[in-house]
Order: sequence, then structure tokens, then C-alpha cells
Amino acid sequence: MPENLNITDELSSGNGRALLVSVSTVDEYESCNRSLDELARLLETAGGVEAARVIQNRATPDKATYIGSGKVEEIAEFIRNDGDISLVIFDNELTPSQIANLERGIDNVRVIDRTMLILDIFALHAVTGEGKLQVEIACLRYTAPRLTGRGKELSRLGGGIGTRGPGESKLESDRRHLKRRIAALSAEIAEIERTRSVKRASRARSGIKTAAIIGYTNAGKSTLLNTLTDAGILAEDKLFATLDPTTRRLTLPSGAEMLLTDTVGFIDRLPTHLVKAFKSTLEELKYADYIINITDASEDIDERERKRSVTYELIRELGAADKPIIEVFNKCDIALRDTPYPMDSIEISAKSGLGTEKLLERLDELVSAGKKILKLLVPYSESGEVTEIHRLATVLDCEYLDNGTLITAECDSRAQGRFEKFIV
Ligand SMILES: Nc1nc2c(ncn2[C@@H]2O[C@H](COP(=O)(O)OP(=O)(O)OP(=O)(O)O)[C@@H](O)[C@H]2O)c(=O)[nH]1
Ligand SMILES: [Mg+2]
Repeated sequence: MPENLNITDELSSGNGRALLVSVSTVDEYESCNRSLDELARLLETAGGVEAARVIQNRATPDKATYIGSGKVEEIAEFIRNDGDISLVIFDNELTPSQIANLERGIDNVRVIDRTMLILDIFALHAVTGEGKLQVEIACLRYTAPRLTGRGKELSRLGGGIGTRGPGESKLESDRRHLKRRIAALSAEIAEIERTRSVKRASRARSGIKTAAIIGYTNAGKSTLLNTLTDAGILAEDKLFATLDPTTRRLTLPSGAEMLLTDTVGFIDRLPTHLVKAFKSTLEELKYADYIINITDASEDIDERERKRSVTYELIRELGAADKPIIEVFNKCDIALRDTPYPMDSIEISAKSGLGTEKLLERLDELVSAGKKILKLLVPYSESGEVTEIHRLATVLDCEYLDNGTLITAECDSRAQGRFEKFIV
């Protein structure tokens, strides 16, 4: 593990065709259909293709099967006639018993929900140990209880469980095993979090500023970091190409240095289990000094606004709403420009680098804001502090006087506080 929840196995059998299903009320039809477009994109990322989509109009979901029983029969019929559909994906979250009932009703064709699909993609894309641990824990919490009578998958998830069909006692031991595994994983993650916070603290002490690049999945975050810093991160036309935050040093036009962090993309209804599991990764955002919020400008205004509101919701949830946010509209080489962008936003093409000089200027302004040029007199008895001044401030001039070293330095607010007693 995490390997994956082997949804991709289902997809690689046959032609990887899947049926998409959603429930909507009449006036939600439009947004429901858009959400299914996104589900189809997620499916593509997992290696499958949409065979057909079914939207049922219903005020409330059915307790047993989410969609009505007539619809279940219709879908079963459709799949029988088609003969080449190996997976049914619901855009709504399903309970374990709904999945079991649906699979029974649809001739044992595998049924999953949107969250399981996203988890599967995360499992496929996790690279670092931390990413893998985080995905595994989210899978265990969400997916394991939803694996129906398919004993083999649970054994895949936990590892080391027998592969016979689940009898009553097997389910019991599976549950115990899950609990133990989740506890072990949580302990490992806590350890990694500690290391991360130590690193963060040392970064904070050094006074170097950090900007987190955030935005909806596929907005171009990794491409931007690559263009600005030659980070060499994988950037592709796939959802959730990036799961692990990468931080790189960036030299601004003024010569000032800062750090840029690429982060995991956001998506509408990001499964809460993933948000929790990826909390420490997402916290990069909470500890960043500035946020670069990237919007894909090649999409129409409705889609842009929908994604921006999802992004803002997550920024708020993660407690980062009070930070300076630079609004960046990306892919300006193929942008629609159907409406003006918000004031103060910057248009770029992360791919070609067009417009990025404006972004760098803006970062320079933020980094230099609050900086002051100060004269500091450091007595020779404290000459160790001179090294610290060189580390934490930009030294412009140095003179050796009778009573100490007189340094002219550009200091940010941290350095101003730190070296206050030397100010002359
Ligand atoms: N035309 C055009 N395409 C771009 C631009 N920037 C990024 N792309 C493409 O958009 C796709 C997604 O880019 P990524 O950088 O992987 O996006 P991301 O935001 O890191 O995505 P996730 O990591 O999946 O959340 C890739 O196919 C890029 O080549 C741009 O300025 N213009
Ligand atoms: Mg990325």
C-alpha cells in the first residue's frame, strides 16, 4: 500500500469504460452536469473513459441505493446491453451499504463514488513517504469500510490479511487490523510533522520569506514553479499531478531571496478525509508569508468563478485568509478574456514565462515592504552578532570604529527587532 484501490485494475480490464451517475434537482441540473464533466476528467486521469452518464432528478437521495430502484434496474439493463462497462462511478458520496446494494442491483459491476476515485488518483500519484502515508490513512478511513464482499481489496489495503471471502469473524479481525494500522500510520505521520515543523522554524528564524503557490488542480502551479526556478517538477494535463509540496529558492530582480512552494491542488468537494490526511502538507499554506493564487484563465467565467470560490473556501478553512494574496490569471496565451479580471491581478503564461516579470516585481515589493536602512553599532565584545547581521539583513556598508563595527544594513521587521539595541 498505498498502491491503489485497484480501480485502475477495473479500468484496465476491458476498455476502461465507466458509467457516470449523479442525482440532481431540476434547478441544479446545469451545475450537476459540470460536476460530471470534472468527474470524467478525474476518470481520464485514472486511466478510464466515460461510456455514458446518467442524471436522475430527485429531491432527496434514496436511503438504500441513492438513486431510485427503477433507475438501478435501468442502469443494469444498459450495462448488460453494452457488455463493456466495468465500473460505475457516482458523483455523490455513497455509504457502505448503498454501495453494497447498488453492486447487488447492477449484476456485481463495481460501484465507487467520487471520493474513492480521487483517493485512487492520490494513491497513484503519491511519491514521497509522507504522501503515501497520508493517502493510505485516508483510504483506510474512507474506502476500507466501503469494500463490499471483495475480500482481496481489503487485503491489499491492509497487507497481510487473508484473502478468503469475508465471514463475520473475518470482518471483525479486519476491523481490528484497520484500527492498528491507522494508529501506526498516525504515529509515523506525527513524526514527519515534527521534522517539518523544525524545518519551518529554522526557515522562520532565518527571516527568509515564503510564498505558497495555490489554486485549483491543473491551474498551472507546478509549471509556474518550474519556469521561475527550474524546479523540474512533473507538470501535466492531469488532475492532481502534484501531491507533495516542493520548495525552491528564488532570487528576485532586486537580488532579494525568497522561497516558493508548490502545493497540492484543490478540487470541489475535496474529500474531508483527504483534507485531514493532508493537513500537514496543506499547512505549508498556513505558514507561508504570502499566497500566490493561480486561476486557469482559459476557462469560461462560470468555471473560473466556481473554482475560485472553492479555492477561497479552502484558504479560509486552512486559516490563511489574512495573508497577502497575489491574484494570478494563468494560461493567458489561450485565455478567453470574456470578462475583466479582478483589480490588481496579474496575467501570465506560466508555460512561456510571459508576464512573470510583473509577478516577480510584486513579490519584490512585498518582500521589501517594511524594510528600513539602519545604522548598527556592534561593540567588539559582541562581534558574533556581526555574522548574524550578515545572515539576517542585507549589509550595505561596514566601518571599523574605535568602539565597534558600524554597519549600514537593510533590515526587515524581524531584523529591526532582533538588532534594536545596536541602532544608532
Ligand atoms: N497553454 C498553457 N498551458 C499551460 C500554462 N501553464 C500550465 N499549462 C498546462 O496546464 C497543465 C497543468 O499544469 P500543472 O503545472 O501540472 O498544473 P498544477 O496546478 O500543478 O496541477 P496539479 O498539480 O494537478 O494540481 C499542463 O498541461 C501545463 O502544460 C500556460 O501558461 N499556458
Ligand atoms: Mg502540480
